Amino acid sequence: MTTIDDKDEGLSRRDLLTRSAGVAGLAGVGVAGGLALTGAAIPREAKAAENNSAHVGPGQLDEYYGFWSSGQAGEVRILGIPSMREMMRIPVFNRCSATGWGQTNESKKIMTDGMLPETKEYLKDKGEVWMNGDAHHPHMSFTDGTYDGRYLFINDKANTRVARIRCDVMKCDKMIEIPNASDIHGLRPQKFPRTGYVFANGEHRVPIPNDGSILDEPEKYEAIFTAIDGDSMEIAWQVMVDGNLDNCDADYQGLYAFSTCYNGEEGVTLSEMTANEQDWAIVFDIKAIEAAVKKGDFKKINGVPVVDGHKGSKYTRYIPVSNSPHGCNTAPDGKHVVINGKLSPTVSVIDVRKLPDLFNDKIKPRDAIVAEPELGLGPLHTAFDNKGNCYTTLFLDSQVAKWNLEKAIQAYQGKDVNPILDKVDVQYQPGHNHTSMGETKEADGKWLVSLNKFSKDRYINVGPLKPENEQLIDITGKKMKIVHDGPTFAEPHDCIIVRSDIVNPSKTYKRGDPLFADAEAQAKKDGINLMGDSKVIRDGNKVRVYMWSVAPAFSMNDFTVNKGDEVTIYATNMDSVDDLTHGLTIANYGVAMEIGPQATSSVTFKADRPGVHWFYCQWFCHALHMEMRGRMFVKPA
Ligand code: RUQ
Ligand code: CUA
Repeated sequence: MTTIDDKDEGLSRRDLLTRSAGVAGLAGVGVAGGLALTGAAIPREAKAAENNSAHVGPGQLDEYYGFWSSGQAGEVRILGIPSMREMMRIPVFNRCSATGWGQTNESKKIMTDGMLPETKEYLKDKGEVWMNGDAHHPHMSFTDGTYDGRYLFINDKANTRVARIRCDVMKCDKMIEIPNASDIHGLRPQKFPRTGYVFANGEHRVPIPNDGSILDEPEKYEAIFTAIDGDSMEIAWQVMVDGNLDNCDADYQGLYAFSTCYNGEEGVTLSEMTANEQDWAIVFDIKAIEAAVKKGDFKKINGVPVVDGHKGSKYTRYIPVSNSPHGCNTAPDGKHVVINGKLSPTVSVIDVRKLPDLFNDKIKPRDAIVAEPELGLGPLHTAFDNKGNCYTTLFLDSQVAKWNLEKAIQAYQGKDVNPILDKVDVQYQPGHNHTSMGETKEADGKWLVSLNKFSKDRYINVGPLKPENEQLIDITGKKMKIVHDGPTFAEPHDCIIVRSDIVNPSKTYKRGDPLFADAEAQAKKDGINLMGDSKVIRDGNKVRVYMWSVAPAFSMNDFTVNKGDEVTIYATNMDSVDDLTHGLTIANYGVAMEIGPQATSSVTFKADRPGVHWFYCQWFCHALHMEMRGRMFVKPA
């Protein structure tokens, strides 16, 4: 059994706070005086799985990490499963008051480096980087069909971006805007041999280039499928397709990717978009597309090779399914892909082993379908266990249907079997659902989370804006059993559930981390050692303030600048025990940032308010945290 402290290489904050003076004696007070943040050591054993109880007692650790998107809130959240305790929020497409994300130089660089030139131009005079996002689909990088703990990827539907989170520090380190496409929706990493590509669907059809030369001529709009290189976060290639792309997934062989595709009508109003009885699942032949890029069978648009994948192209196949399909989920058996009907009560199952014949035109597109069970109203997304069973959310019925894949195949062949094994009511209107390790070959069939768009009467009334509701379901038995309800703020859009041994975040930053490489480079130019030098450097009306902190003090009691100076503060947290984060807030200047242990953070602002402005640490770090402060003097002109 591992305990959390076993994994630690050095001194933990628990050790520090439960030890007498000695090491902790920077101020020599407080810790013994009832101000310690943790008490005596409590057993921290990972919860044994002897029964599938959702109860995780005080001091016990969860078995799984849950990585949650937050829809229109724009961030990623980390939950523990099965406790469903929310443990962390990772700001991505939003502005965060606590960490300074969107304000620090480090975060602004990440947000702007991958921005398209026309967006930079549009934002130029606004003094801002994009601060809203619509984060839908968080997915981890894969190696050999299962999660590898390197990265999380997430899409922003609102501003056509894809971001990456480094799982060693759980911070966003790359954010790119996707050219040619509009509104990235479906996102999945390649599962095999590794990620590799991250596939991203441009949902809405727009003219290319979208510069105003084409407006109300929808027949000239395009939808774009994008393959991003997950290591470099650069666009590898794109494919132009018919219809609107919705969700996507990859196979377990590294050969194909799949997208649901609605609005085959290519309409622009609701009635136009739903006029036909049929839409498609599009299959992308990855090897053929790579070969096309190699031999030059593409158009270069905005610096990206764009391959023609419209109907009739040799790089894609369009499999007819009923109107407006939504979810797209590859089963852990590596052989089947479930296309969820949404407007149709059915899901359509593609057998990936039939795809070579489909691309060789030996079979018709519909022949790749091997099952099409009718499950109930509004099937949106499907999750899987390790016993060949599938769990599909039924949005309109407010249910999850459990069904057996093999039985569904037999029923499609005309045998008299009912593939539906169980249904459970959920509260209410589920969108995504996810099983533990369910999108990997290591699906374990223990837990299912249902992410419900409405909570209605489940909680005491908090006003007209209600939380949504996420529910934990035990799927180890024949019958599904709801074991936990949890309210959640906008929006529990999608999640993944990852075994905790796969994810091994660091406890502190490491010096030299690329996240603060720019600060280190500037310090070097200024002849400053960030770990120990404390200095104000004036460079015309640019002022660089270098300070460090060790709980409970900053290295500077005060510094002076002139009104109108452009001030950059570089603050380095020299504390090296885990959980010892400091912050820097400047009163009445709208400046605040997190400084993690062993990290450097920096922020630039104009000193346009004269007077005495206290800067203080806003991250509770010590018994003398309140005293951790200093003054910025701003001299009037
Ligand atoms: S889609 S509720 Cu944005 Cu994930 Cu299906
Ligand atoms: Cu440092 Cu509070």
